[in-house]
Order: sequence, then structure tokens, then C-alpha cells
Amino acid sequence: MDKRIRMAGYTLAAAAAVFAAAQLGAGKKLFAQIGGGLSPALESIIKARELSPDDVEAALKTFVPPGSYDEFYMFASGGQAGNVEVFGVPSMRLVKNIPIFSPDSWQGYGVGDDESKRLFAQGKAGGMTQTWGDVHHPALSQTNGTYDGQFLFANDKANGRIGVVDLRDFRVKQIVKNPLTATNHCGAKMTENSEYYVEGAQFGTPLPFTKYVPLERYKEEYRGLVTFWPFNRAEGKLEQSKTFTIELPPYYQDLGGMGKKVSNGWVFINTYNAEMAWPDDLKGKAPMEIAASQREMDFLHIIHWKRAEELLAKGQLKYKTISGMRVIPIEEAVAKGILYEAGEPKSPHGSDVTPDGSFITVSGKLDPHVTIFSFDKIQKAIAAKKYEGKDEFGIPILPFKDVIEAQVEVGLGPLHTEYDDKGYAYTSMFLDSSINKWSLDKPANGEKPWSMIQSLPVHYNTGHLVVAGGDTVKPWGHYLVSLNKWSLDRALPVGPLHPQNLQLIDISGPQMKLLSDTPAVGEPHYAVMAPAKLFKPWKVYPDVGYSALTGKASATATLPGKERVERKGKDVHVFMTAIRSHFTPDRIEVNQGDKVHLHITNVERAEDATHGFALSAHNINLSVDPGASVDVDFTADRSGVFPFYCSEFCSALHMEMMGYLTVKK
Ligand code: CUK
Ligand code: CUA
Repeated sequence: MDKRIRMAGYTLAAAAAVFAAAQLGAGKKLFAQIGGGLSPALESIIKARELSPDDVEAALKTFVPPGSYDEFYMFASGGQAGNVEVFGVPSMRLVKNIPIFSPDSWQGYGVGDDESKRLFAQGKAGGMTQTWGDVHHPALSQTNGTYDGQFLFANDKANGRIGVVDLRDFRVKQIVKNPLTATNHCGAKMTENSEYYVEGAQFGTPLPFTKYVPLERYKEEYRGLVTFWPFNRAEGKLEQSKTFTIELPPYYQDLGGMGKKVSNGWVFINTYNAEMAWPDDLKGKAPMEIAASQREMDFLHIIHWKRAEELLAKGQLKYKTISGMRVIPIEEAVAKGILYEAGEPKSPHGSDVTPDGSFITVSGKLDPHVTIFSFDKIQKAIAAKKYEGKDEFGIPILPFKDVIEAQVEVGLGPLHTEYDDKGYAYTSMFLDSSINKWSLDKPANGEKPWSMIQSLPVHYNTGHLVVAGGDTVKPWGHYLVSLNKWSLDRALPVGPLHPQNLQLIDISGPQMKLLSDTPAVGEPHYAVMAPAKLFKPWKVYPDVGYSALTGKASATATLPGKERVERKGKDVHVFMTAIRSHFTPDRIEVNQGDKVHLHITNVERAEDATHGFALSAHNINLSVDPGASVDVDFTADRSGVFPFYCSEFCSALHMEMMGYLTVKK
């Protein structure tokens, strides 16, 4: 595009931009001498960089002056990188990586410390330690249907796991593995007061998946599921022993929308592969992408989890115990009015409940519409027992025409929908590469309900999108980020694997406006965004000797003056302190074959006083944050001389912050 042509409409917009900048208090010097026009300095920058009025406006809207903070946090999935990345919005600056399923040596996570060893052990899948995960859906804890800034949850699709992050220190505290299912997906959402984390399976397997059953028995013996994990907020833990699971047909459970307000107590889970196809291409079976897309309609699962919870508490719900999990069979869920279905157009993906809880937007990858289900109509059909039949598992199917409110033709490849604070919905269009805005029942600007408003091209292959608070009862709106897969020509080329592209869009006005591109790493499936003021992270740990994993005083913390080495047979315990710029003790001598236990406490109270502990040739690096106490165990299996040193440049004498581990043969 020729930016010079766009310069034509410049003057008016520039004046507006200058005004906006003055309001922001930004660009103090550049704007100092304007009286109705632009300063020559500003004009020359705009010319030299060939900026259009839109560019200037976008720059001013996203600029966060040095020393100032962003207005929102965004927690974006890192996909196959196994982490969650934290961005400030609107600047889109990366402020933190939260490693969950994959190691991060900077933060001393997954490289030797006992804490991550314990977490990785909790997260064994099929008995094997996994050192990566595929994070799709971050979720924030909620109070009364809105984010409370306390906890973050993330699923690992590849291994059917969930990680729990405490947002006081932005560290993962728990990884749980669902022993029934190999994979998960819709485990994305929290119930209104974080009573449960809701995890849906993705691919059908026998229950448990560790039992061999040939694929020929797919329909008979493979199953899907949804597991409700109670969240103990005081402990910051999901409670595996108190979970309940509802067995589901072996359709592939995809995304789930949590009921809100009027629909609180319900969850609406998409499925695809109602065909129950299974693969065997060498034997001439149709490939899955064809076999699983035969039917015009799939099934939306409509689940009354609140009733299941109540009946379970009263002992009125039958369940089987499989792998230590309480599993409610399909027949029982149907008999007790917990499980219903409704048809939904071809290969659906997103299922998103409106802020008032009245409607559920479902979009099919192979259908050009978004379909809006009415919770009220669903309730009426259930009350009247008005079914259009049952599926092969005996689950009643509500008549499609009776339970939908509207269908909006949005275009090709609609995936996910979020909502703003003004009565509009935004749907990501994978095939069209756009974000499409459409009206709900009561749009603030008085447009026709259920109608298309605007389509904004994005670059490219958008998957999810996120609006600030867009899946809560009270969205903040203002910003939307389109989470695109591969940036192609949008950033400096870096080889055949392209960076992802997060595009920030201003949705505060009647028309959406693209503000910026941010290349990122790892596939950004979903993200959640919330005002910065909700979060109260610690600056240092509350006490000296704090264990980040347990959230309590560490039993092995070392206070200054109490440093020592204790030997018990082959076990050598080293109680060490770290303070600028010294480790005490700084000499550790052991015999080959000894088991070494280091207990390192950072006794600093200053904010900028993290010490690293890097031990040569042992695959160990720790991050010992102010107040934290960290343990690491290893066997001194080779003789030699191994320097250890502080791996954070913590002071002028940081280079001297070192010591030796010597291992005698
Ligand atoms: S999914 Cu990735 S774009 Cu796993 Cu939520 Cu839709
Ligand atoms: Cu401590 Cu460098």
C-alpha cells in the first residue's frame, strides 16, 4: 500500500491525534510548541517514517511512556511451548513467561530443583514424566462470574493435564493428571465462583486410556468425558479425590462454554466426530478429516452439573470408580436429567456463553453461520420433554429449531466468539482471516439484533480472540486481541517456522481498528485479559525461608549464622544462604557417590536481589528469589572440580559470587 497516498487525509486526524497525545500526557517535548499545527520535529518523523494518520493514531493509542504501566494484563497460551506468556496491553510488551509444563532455566524451573521435580512427578502421564505440554486454554479464577486476579489455570491438551498458577508469585503450584483420559481440550473455564475447573476430553479412548482396546471396538468401548475438579481456594489446589466425571459418548468433546447468571450450573460442550470415525488409512479407511465430517449436524452436550453435584452429595447418583475417579455412566446422567443434546451445525468449534448467560454462541468450522442457542428455550424444551429423538447412547436430543434464537451469517470458518460491554459479539474467522463483529439482542447503538456489523481483516489464520473480560458476566471491552497462527509477511523473516502474530484491536468505538502486530512464540490458542488493578503480586516473598511450591515456611530454610554441612552416611546436607554477593558455605567437598542435598535460602528483603545458583556439569540452575528457600538433590556421580556461581547479575561483586563443589574419587 502506498502510504504517501494515505497522507492526503492527514491534517484533521493529526490534530485529533495531537489532542489525544496531549491528553495522554505523552510526547511532552514534541508537542510543546504547537498551536493548531504539528511541531516541525513531529512532522519530520511522520514524513521520514511514511506514517499514515491511522498509524499515528495507533501509535499514540498503544504507546506506554517509559516508566508507566499498561492498563491490562493478557495471559496468552504458549501452545506447544508448554507455558503461558504474560503481556501488558495496550503496549503488548512481554512482561513474563510462566513455565508450566516445560522447563525455563531462567526461572530455575525444571532444571534440577526439587520443587519442579515434584510438580513434574505429579504430572506423570501414563506413568511417564512429561517435560512439555500443549497449552490451549488459560483461565482466570472467578468470583461472582468475574475475574478476581488470584489464580490462573492452563490445560495440557497432549497429556490431559491441568496446571494451577498462583498469581501472587506467578508460579505454578500444582499439575494434575486426569487418569481416565489421554488428552483434554475444553478444560478452559471456571464456574462462576471457581467451584470447579471443568475439563473435557478431546479424543475418545477407553476409560482409562491405559487399558488396551482395539480401535474396532471404538463405538462400544471408547468414551469421552467431562471431569469437574473442585478448586480449594484456600489451599490453591484442585482436589482430585473430590472430582466427579460424567461419561460421554466417544464424540470428540471440543470447547465448552460455562453457564453464567441464569444459566449458572450448566455447561455447554461442543463435539465433533459424531460419526465416531476412527483411523486406519492403510487398510483403506477414509481419512479422519473426511470420515469425521460426514454428518450435517454434530451434538452440543448440555450438562446440568449443578444437579449432578447435588445428587452426588445426597448419595442419589450412581457412579463407578475407575482409576480412583467417580464416573457417572451416561444412562445414569440421562435418567437423572443431567445430560441432554442439541444438534449443532457441522464440525463446531467454539461454544461461548453471553455475559448475561442467556445465549450460547456455537460456530462450526464448516458452516458460515454462528448459531445462537437460547438458554430459556432449552429449559422450556427440557421441561416439556420435547425431544426429536435420542442419540445412539440414549441421550435425548432437543429439537434444533425449538432451541435456537438466531443464526447470523458471518462468513467462512467461524471459530470462537467473545463479547464486549456494549451488546456486541466478535467471532474469529479462520478461513476468512478476519474478526467479525455482530450484534446481540440489545446492541448499544441500536442496530438490528443478530446482524453483522463489521468485518476487520487480520493477518492471518486467526484462531481464538480475546476481549478484556470477554468470557465473564461483565466484560471490560475496550481491547480485543486476535491470536493468529503464523505471521508470514508481518515480521522480520526468521526461517520456515514463522512467529505467531498477536494483533491488538481497539473495540472501544463503533468500528474496530487495528492497532498493532506482536510476533510471539508458541501457538497462541486462547488468552484471557483483565485490568491490571485486579492483580496484587508480591514484590518479595512474605518471609525469609519461604517455599514457593508449598506456600509455607520451608522446613529446610537456613538463616544467617546457621549455615552448615551435615553428613549422614552418604547423604550430605548443605544448608546455605545467599546474600549479595556471597554463598555461605562457598566450598563443598564430597566423595564420589555421595547424595548431595542443597538447601539454599536467599535472605535478602530487597526487591532487586534474586540470586541464581548455577552448578557446572550437573544440569542445575536455580532462581532463588528474595525470601525464597530452594532445595536441590543430586548424586555426585563423577569426580572433579565443579564451580558454582550466581547466575543473576545481582551486584557490583556478582562475578565473585561463586564457590566450588569438589568431588573426591
Ligand atoms: S482451540 Cu486452538 S484455535 Cu484448542 Cu481453543 Cu480453537
Ligand atoms: Cu547473586 Cu549474582
